[in-house]
Amino acid sequence: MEKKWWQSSVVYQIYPRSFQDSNGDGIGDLQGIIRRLPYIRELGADVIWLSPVYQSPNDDNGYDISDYQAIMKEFGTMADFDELLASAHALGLKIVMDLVVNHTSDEHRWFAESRKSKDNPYRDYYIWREGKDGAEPNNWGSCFGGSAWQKDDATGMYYLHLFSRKQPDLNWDNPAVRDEVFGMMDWWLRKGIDGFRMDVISLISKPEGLPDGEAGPTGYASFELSANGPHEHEYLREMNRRVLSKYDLLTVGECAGVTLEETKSYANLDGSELSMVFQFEHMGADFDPVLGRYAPQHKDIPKLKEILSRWQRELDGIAWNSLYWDNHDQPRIVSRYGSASERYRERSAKMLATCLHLMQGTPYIYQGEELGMTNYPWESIAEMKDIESLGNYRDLRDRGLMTEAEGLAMLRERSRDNVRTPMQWDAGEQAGFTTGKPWLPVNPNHTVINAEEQLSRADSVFRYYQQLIALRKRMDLIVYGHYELLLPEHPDLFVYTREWKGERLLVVCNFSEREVPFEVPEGWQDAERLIGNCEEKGPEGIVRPWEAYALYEK
Ligand code: TEU
Ligand code: CA
Repeated sequence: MEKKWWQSSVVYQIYPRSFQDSNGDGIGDLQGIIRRLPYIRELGADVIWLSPVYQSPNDDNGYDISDYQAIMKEFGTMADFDELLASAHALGLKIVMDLVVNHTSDEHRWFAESRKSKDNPYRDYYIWREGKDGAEPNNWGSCFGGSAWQKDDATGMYYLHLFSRKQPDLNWDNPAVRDEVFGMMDWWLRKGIDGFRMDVISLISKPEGLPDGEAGPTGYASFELSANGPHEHEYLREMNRRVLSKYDLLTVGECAGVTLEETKSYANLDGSELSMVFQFEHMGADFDPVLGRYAPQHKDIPKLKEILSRWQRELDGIAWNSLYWDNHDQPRIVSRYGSASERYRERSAKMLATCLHLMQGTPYIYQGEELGMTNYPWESIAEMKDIESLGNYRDLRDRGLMTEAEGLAMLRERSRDNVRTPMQWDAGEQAGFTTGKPWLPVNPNHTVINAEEQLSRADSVFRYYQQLIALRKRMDLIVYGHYELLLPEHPDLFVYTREWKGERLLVVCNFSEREVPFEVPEGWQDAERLIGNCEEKGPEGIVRPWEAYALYEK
């Protein structure tokens, strides 16, 4: 297999709004990021994925773009961006931008034109349909709750929005749209960026005829009906041929609804489409069977192991995995699959990192994950801001499927706000994030969980992530080794091996607060301990609560 630079990379995701404010307005910005680049270099990541920084009215915090070739005024100027890119490259850090082209903002000039009249030249840049029997054209629901259709007064027709009504879907079947998008991508690539994370790129080719789907508990069909549509791979191969193939890029498709089979096309090692995808199957391992994500967690470790192991095994040698627990859409992994308690928070954070970072694929670290940051202790729904979480809660409440008290309990676990509270730099005022009033409150536990304190301690979560990254950088066994799951039925232990050219690894992770009986398998007794999250070797025959370690043998 021909090696690619991004296969041994580690990516650090920055959500600019919450990373570092430099001008006291309580909103993170580009100059703030420039100031923190040495911190990312120290961690050992070599790529930064920047969530959107383009001009936007911020209905969905930048995922609603009104000008792809201008910088959001809250974040700074194009000169600030050019300085960020140059500063990152000077430190050996690559920059991957967030490409949001399934939809634009309704304030984009294309949509302002498109909605003017049925014969406007931009009309078919978007997806317009007449209503049916006085209602929406079909029963599709928005990812953010409610219908995926919005009636527009000027022409009395409906436009499609799989996300907010201020995020109209682009019509990718229109060659003019593809020309516009590919031209804009090339403009950014000629500035020297190093790749793209492609927002909901699996949704760009809608099913022929936009048929009704199976209605879910709130009466709408899922937005994921559009995933892997009839022209999906045709459009991605065109994008690859006309743009991506001219550069040496990391491209990762965020693919809601993608299957393992489809991923063999999206992320094929032959380079015909993208480098890799974000799949969501493992993120759904703790969903409610009926209500899905926006319901109390159904933790099932054997199910999580089966999913991750199947992706490891079936893509090996064919396509490339991304590896993630957290991003700006998922609650903090320590609160979800670890322990947020004082006693075990750090150990469980290191266990989760060990489990993920010793697998095959490119690991992604979301800002604050390297510190073991946790969900926020929300006291009321009124404190929350996330358009997706609140929209889904309202749908459930209005249909009598959830009381307000149940809603608060659920949102405390599941809301995307949990992972968007400001980065915790130090124990001081507003955690060193801003000198003003932060747009979202700083977690009070920043006095205990913060970067400054962890940089000063050798056994911190930060230093553990640093060790894992350094191991990946020096061991082909970790990057390319073949994966095999052991003890598939064990309810608490996640145990797997990696093997590559005569070297092998045994990874043991306890996903529980219990002491678990476990004998190191035959043949591993003389292996050396490569890394572990407990200071000293434990008693024979058991794995301690939240313990993780890896044994290595040549
Ligand atoms: O996310 C798309 C998406 O499907 C997510 O909303 C995710 O599936 C969901 O949060 C899980 O419940 C992308 C961006 O990452 C997200 O921030 C945007 O809100 C969304 O697209 C629209 O651009
Ligand atoms: Ca600012």
